[in-house]
Amino acid sequence: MTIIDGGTTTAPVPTQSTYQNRVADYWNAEENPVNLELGKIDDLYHHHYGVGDVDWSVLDEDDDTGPDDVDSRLTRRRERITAELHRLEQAQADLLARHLGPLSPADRVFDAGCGRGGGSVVAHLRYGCHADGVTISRKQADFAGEQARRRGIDDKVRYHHRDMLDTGFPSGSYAASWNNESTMYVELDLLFAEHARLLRRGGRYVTITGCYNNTYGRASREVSLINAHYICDIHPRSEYFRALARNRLVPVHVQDLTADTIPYWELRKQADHLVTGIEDTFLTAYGNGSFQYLLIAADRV
Ligand code: SAH
Ligand code: GPP
Ligand code: MG
Repeated sequence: MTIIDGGTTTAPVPTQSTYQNRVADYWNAEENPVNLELGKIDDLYHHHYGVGDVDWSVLDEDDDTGPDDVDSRLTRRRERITAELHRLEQAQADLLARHLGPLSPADRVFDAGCGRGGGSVVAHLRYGCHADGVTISRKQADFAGEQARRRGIDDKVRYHHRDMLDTGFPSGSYAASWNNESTMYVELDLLFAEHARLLRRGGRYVTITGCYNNTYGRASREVSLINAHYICDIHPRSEYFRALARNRLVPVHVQDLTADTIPYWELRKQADHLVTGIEDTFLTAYGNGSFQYLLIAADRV
């Protein structure tokens, strides 16, 4: 039975593990300013990092755009940093969305591990397509559903409180699907089997993810700290290609985004009003070569 509850659909999640319950607890409780303050700017809420060059002028202490007292200047500086981080996160969402296409308004897309829903809105605004976002957090699904209602796009963009490994959606019904920073919560074979089932032949799968670098060896101390921070389990780069190949997903584009994301972390480190404490760990992990930020696009054959 599917329960329709204020626009959020809930399939039974009978097999949810204790681990998945803990992950859901994390996302149900999560209210970091680095996510909420950025999202408020234009109601696009992202739970991923950013790419591209930073406009470092946002850090300038002196500007003559308003009152000259110290507090006002500090507030304006913080607002500029917040907006710049959001611009870089938006650029990451746009990069992923570009790789989903071309798509038509009749097409459906599947957003696996959709967070507060920003990625599905981005895809819908770009292509006019239908989108189904799935998150293990009921609170996120409700939040995202409310955002879609406010935008008046809830007829085409829907959010579901479900397990992305077992969505219950019909086979072959999606033209494109993705994981934006959500692969590290699941076993890749199970995940890609579900994407391969949902995608039609010739459909496109895209992921942007952090992975550990086989060239370094095993997971570094920093990778382990990131796992502990988010309650996740970062996979090695090699495992992506093995698991894609085993599940009828053939890579068409692979891009190392590591150099493109480091400036985001350098700016975030300077954002005293937004830092969560994980910034130096990411910078060290990227710097010592143990961790990579990767985009993979693959075709369902
Ligand atoms: N893709 C989103 C959110 C990334 S955060 C964005 O780019 O903004 C990771 C997300 O994965 C969270 O929403 C979390 O609830 C979701 N997630 C983790 N395990 C999941 C599972 N088994 N099924 C569905 N969603 C899951
Ligand atoms: C979500 O971002 C973070 C993850 C999904 C887990 C780890 C990702 C890797 C690439 C390893 P967020 O926007 O909620 O995090 P933060 O609160 O730190 O901004
Ligand atoms: Mg964030």
